[in-house]
Amino acid sequence: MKAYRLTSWQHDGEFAEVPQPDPGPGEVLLRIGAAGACHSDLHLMHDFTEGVLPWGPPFTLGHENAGWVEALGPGVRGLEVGEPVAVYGPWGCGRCHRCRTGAENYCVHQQALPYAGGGLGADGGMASHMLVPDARWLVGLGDLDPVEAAPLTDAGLTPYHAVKRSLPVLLPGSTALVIGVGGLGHMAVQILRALTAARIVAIDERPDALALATSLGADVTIPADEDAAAAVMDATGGVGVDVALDMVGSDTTLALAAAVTRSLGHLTIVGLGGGTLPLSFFGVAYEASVATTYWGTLPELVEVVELARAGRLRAEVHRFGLDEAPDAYRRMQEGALSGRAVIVP
Ligand code: FEH
Ligand code: ZN
Ligand code: ZN
Repeated sequence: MKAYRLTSWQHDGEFAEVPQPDPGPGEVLLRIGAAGACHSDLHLMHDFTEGVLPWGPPFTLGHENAGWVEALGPGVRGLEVGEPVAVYGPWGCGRCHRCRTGAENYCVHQQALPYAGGGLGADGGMASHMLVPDARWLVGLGDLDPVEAAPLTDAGLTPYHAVKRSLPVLLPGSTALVIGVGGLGHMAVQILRALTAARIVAIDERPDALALATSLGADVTIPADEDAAAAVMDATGGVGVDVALDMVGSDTTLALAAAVTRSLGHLTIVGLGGGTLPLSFFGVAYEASVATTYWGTLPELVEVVELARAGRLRAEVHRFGLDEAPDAYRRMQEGALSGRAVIVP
């Protein structure tokens, strides 16, 4: 089968013919409906070098996957051939206390594993078929279409986890700020609207992204320019925001988040933009918490799928054929896409 693969670090993806896998004991073969194209893939192609991560190329790209069960390996129970499923992305050891709670994104043995997941060291979904080494990583989609649902597994799950961890400060009367309304940001707005009573402020450089944020439930939209911090303070009556979700993670966006997060607030770095935030006593408001997050837990993916099935979460999907994968990444890099690009093999 034809696959879009990372063949070496600091190298664009390449097409190659690879054997269609057969599922062994405990494994499941999927027919891929769609594989989302993620900004992190651009970092895999352009920024990471040998030794930065405990795994490496060659592997098939695509870590945001959904499809239909094609074949079950010996011993697999609870799944039917033809069933639509989403693939939980961060594959942990399955045996440590964190994996046992479903938090495989924070597996204790992460550094010792030969991959972080399909499309991250193991073969991912940018091909007609994908082998999933353990059926536990598959979540039933019910009546959802895998092509539309693939972004739920990363663009949905990642902001869902980031919002959920901040629910204690997202009380009625609070304000949540989403910096960057791209693949993850447009999902963050919907998740905030679904899970909280917070006022939602969205910031982006692109008018069409701000319009999308408004249509998805943002209460205030602010252009990402030199007046953005003042506009956020103005929009919050001078007090700042309770939660700032930086979906970009650049020097500029981190500085903006630090300037507007109020005392006792949460500044959460979700984007891999490579920016840094000098942290000092007076660098952020008193007792403001700064954290990164990485993806989400397996139970949270079940919750995200239920949110989508309830019609409360839907990715703005832009479909590309497998042969168009390089175009999808190019347009994403140019910031020419609002919503999420998915590769439909
Ligand atoms: C992928 C690889 C490394 C860090 C973060 C990611 C995210 O895109 C996963 O959601
Ligand atoms: Zn990703
Ligand atoms: Zn583990």
